[in-house]
Amino acid sequence: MQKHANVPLSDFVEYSQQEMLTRAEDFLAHCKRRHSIRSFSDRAVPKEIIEACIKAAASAPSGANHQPWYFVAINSADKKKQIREAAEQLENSFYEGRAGDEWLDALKPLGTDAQKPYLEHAPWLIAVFSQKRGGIHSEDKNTNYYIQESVGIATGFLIQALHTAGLATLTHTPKPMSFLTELCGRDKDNERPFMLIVAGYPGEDATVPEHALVKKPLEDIATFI
Ligand code: IYR
Repeated sequence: MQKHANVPLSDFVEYSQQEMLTRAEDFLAHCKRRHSIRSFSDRAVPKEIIEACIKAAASAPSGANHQPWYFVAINSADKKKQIREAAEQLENSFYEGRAGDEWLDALKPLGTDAQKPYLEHAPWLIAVFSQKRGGIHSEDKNTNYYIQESVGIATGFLIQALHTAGLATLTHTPKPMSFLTELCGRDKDNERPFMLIVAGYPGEDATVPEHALVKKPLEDIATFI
């Protein structure tokens, strides 16, 4: 069997256990300051910041390191308008009944509705796509593995990168999201829209629903055995 090359792990940083705990707790406090918001300012955010955040997202682990993701960062006022119009049209039918009563009841505490002005106000919308086929080289057309898991992790990294950079975000999933494929000019046979991330400065009137602040206690979400 062919032996594949390895390089020494050279960038692992070891901290004292006290320092590790402090770092973990600091990170927890940082995570707790991330809130999904639905009112964005139209203040501009430089493209370089978004580029660095996408690079951070793309450092995520993925099945066979195939990196089965593609990011379309949308800043064009015209594109954002088209996305808002398409999303609102879908959301109208969603809120008018397509969602079903149980789903609509679950959303009530968030106070969401079919109006999505932030899709135009926010400086950046980042459409995340997953790829069925690919490989470690962009031109590869091999089978991808653990696609949802990989793109989910990368999207988590993206949200955290944006938050760490100092931007507010919203994870938005208009249903169905297929309109994004065409509006973003992506290949419908190989790619599926995974999520739309809204990023920018919060609007002056941005709020956080109390419902979103309720987090399960550790004893309800983890056991140590
Ligand atoms: N996509 C809709 C509905 C929605 C669904 C879930 I699940 C949420 O957590 C929030 C909203 C909307 O954006 O309004």
